[in-house]
Amino acid sequence: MISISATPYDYELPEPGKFALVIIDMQRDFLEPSGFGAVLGNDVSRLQAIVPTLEQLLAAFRSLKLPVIHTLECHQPDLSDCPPAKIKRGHGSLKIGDRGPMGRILIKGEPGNAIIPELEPLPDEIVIYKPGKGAFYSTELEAILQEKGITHLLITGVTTEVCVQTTMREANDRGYECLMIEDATESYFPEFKHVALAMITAQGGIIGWTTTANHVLQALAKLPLGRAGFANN
Ligand code: C5J
Repeated sequence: MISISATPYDYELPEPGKFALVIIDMQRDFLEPSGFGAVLGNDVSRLQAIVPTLEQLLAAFRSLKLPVIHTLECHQPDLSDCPPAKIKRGHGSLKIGDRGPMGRILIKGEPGNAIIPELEPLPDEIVIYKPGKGAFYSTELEAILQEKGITHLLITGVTTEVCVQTTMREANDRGYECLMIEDATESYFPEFKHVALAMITAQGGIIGWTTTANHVLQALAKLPLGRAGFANN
């Protein structure tokens, strides 16, 4: 068993094939200067700053043929999977389903809803289209993890205190051992990220662990190459 130096204590990595890299909602509308996030007044450069770290992690997982799971927050074009309360929320000038700078906001298949080109999923990687903040709500994620025997999730993406933390909490309640990679997740609000990480690791790791991408990459480098080689599908 390989240990990753983590907070509040070392995280034990199981054998290859039993852990996956989860990349939450790295979609153009949240990250690009002309996207929905920017229209709402958020500083998207904060989120863009984690892209090189995510590229490194993704490259490492791909080179070892380890499972990678991407998620996208999105809804059907007729909004049948979007609760009216979610559409109404915020009193913003743009609502879910409205036409934004890169197509209809949070609608599956629209240009702004795509994952940024730097992290574009490969055909054999798992992509979860999620209508909620958490990746387990109303998706096939749990069935996929069970079918593949994945028990440990290394969680990244945006935004830390919303979709990333919600997913980690959902996973924790279902018995998955979760490690959040702190420099591969980001929020528009630095103080929210800071507190979200503290909440996860409080009380002896009540939701799970946190670590850095370097610690993960160092651990992956120790994997015997012959033991890796688990495809996503
Ligand atoms: C939000 C997300 N913040 N991916 N989505 O609405 O965190």
